[in-house]
Amino acid sequence: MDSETPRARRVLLAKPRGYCAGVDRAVEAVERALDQYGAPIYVRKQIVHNTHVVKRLEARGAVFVEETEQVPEGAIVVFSAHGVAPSVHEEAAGRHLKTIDATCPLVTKVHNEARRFAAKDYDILLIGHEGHEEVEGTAGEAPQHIQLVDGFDGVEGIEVRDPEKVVWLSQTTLSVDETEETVARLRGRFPNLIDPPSDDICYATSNRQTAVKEIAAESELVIVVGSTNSSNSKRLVEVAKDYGADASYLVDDASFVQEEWLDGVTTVGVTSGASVPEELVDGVLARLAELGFIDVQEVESVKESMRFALPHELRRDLRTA
Ligand code: 2E7
Ligand code: F3S
Repeated sequence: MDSETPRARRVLLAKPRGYCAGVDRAVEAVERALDQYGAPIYVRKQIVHNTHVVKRLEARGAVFVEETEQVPEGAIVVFSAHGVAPSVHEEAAGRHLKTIDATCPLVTKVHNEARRFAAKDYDILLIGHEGHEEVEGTAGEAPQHIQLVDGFDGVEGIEVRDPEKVVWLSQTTLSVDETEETVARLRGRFPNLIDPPSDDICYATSNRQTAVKEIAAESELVIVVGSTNSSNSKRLVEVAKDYGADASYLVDDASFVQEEWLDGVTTVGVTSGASVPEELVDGVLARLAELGFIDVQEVESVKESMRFALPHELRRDLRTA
């Protein structure tokens, strides 16, 4: 191609993107509960952090509440994929609620690690974002033993009882690179810091970051589909910018895409967070096609095949129905 010929406009579509196994399971749990028991089905917090998923389930009869005290005595409540503290299970039992726990099994694994290290009287440094539901649930497993480390800045202020008995754990949806850096700084302060028995940042988070790195290097703009409260989606925007995109934006759906973002752009990267239905990505691709980005090339970085069984409470009731 000579230097006069304009380069064709194209879209690089990251793979994997969108729903992870934990989201698939949690959304299906609410749908199956609606089929099995009928509306209303109460859901504590957003089942996953996506406005469209929540609206769609509301239209089918799900009622989203912030706390179990808003659920009528004896009703059915689903706990969100992000997990809950043991105190929430206790409150639900106190109100005689029938609970369906849609906590992602990979979050349950972190809860189990927290309980195990707390039982051995370790100080646990939980790397995560303050106020995020997942962190609140995990910290609630052992509040006396867990301190939150929210990014690099949190490291200096940490004090532990015995520097020989310290372990770090993390939220599942963090930036892989930033977490490595936070751990390195923690280790600078506590050289005998123990690593988690297995990665707490989950396969879906790390695969989506690997995939966006690959397309960001070749894209001037990366559009990430996801809601503003979705931690893993927000991390994809940061990673895209760190790995070569001049700009990256988070959009809930196609209506948020602004034409001026595409001025002078020949390659647009597109990806989506773990809580995002594929139709929303399809909508963004249709909008980009209207703007002249017709050529879509999917770039697969990692193969995914993870599946989780439905929550056991549902499987039991579906069997006996
Ligand atoms: C549960 C967990 O719902 P999300 O957007 O949640 P984040 O944690 O990224 O805000 O994504 C799916 C999901 C991720 N992690 C659900 Cl623990
Ligand atoms: Fe679970 Fe990771 Fe998805 S923790 S809900 S598999 S983003």
